[in-house]
Amino acid sequence: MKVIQSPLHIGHSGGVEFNEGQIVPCHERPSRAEFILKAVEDAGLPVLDAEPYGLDPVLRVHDEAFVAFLRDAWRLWQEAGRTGSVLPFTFAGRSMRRDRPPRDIDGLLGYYCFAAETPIVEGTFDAALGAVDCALTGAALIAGGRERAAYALCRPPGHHAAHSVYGGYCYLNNAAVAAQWLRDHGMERVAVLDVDYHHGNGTQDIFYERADVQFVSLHADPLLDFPYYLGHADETGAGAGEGFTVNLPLPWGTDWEGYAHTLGLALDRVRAFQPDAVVVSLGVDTYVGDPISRFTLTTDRYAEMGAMIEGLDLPTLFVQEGGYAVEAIGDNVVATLEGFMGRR
Ligand code: SP5
Ligand code: ZN
Repeated sequence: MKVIQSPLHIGHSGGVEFNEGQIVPCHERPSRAEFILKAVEDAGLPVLDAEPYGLDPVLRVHDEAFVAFLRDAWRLWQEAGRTGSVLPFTFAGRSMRRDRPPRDIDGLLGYYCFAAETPIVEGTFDAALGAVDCALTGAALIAGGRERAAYALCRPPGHHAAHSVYGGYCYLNNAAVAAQWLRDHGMERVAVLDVDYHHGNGTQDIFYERADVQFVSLHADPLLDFPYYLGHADETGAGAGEGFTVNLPLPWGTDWEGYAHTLGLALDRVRAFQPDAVVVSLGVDTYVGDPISRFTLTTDRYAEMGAMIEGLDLPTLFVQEGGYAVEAIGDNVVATLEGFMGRR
């Protein structure tokens, strides 16, 4: 299986996040990608650089003014005389208007951002575009039928980024851009299977009213964990998309037994949809040692997960999402891919 990476990720570094009342270095840090790269190389998987696709595929799923804001935010911050990471201090609360983006940088940040653990630094936008390029380069490999599967080493991750909102360490939704690109390049139905610990609120938002892209997610119950305000079982899609969103929330402490049972249900739903391809939002923050999560999967279980996903017998694009136990992240990703390839 080919691995696609982008050197641009490194520019998204040095940021701080607001966590438990403190400003701390980001959990989502460059060493994540470096550990993954080392592990896939040690496993003998071929690594290629992403091809540049430009903004057009991004604008198929994201709002143009939102993308322009992400592009300009660092410059606007500099022009306001600020240093350090670009972070919002205020948010557009539910009693306030959502139809009038302010002009001031602080107002814009609160308008487009939903979580204060997602800083923008000088290289963030280019890194986010590089991550999209990884996903698209992988999508092109499976769309052409040249490869059964590919792994996009996306950093920053993407599944919390919605049509016009960023947060959750995500800016542009790599998996959603790739799924839409597959739709635009000959695939009639595409499933997104999201196995990150957190609900993929951005991906759900983007495809909520669509019958051609199914979204199936296993995640920590939003009553207990981030992103808190989306991901309940009763969210099943709307309009033409009714029935094409599937949410399977799980309790804190979920172990492999409980996880595997629910993953089986998720895979049944994907099979019933009869997609032409599946995009897997692969977060390995379900790992027992993850510093911000509360499931208990061990490295060997990721191989079983990979084998179960292989059982779909579909063209498969793995897109990297979360995973913050940095020293274990490479092993957990490689275990998943090797399980898929039947090497474990
Ligand atoms: C892509 C991805 O995995 N994004 C995750 C974003 C999670 N951000 C919130 C982190 C909160 C960490 N604080 C832990 C407190 C537990 N109650
Ligand atoms: Zn996550």
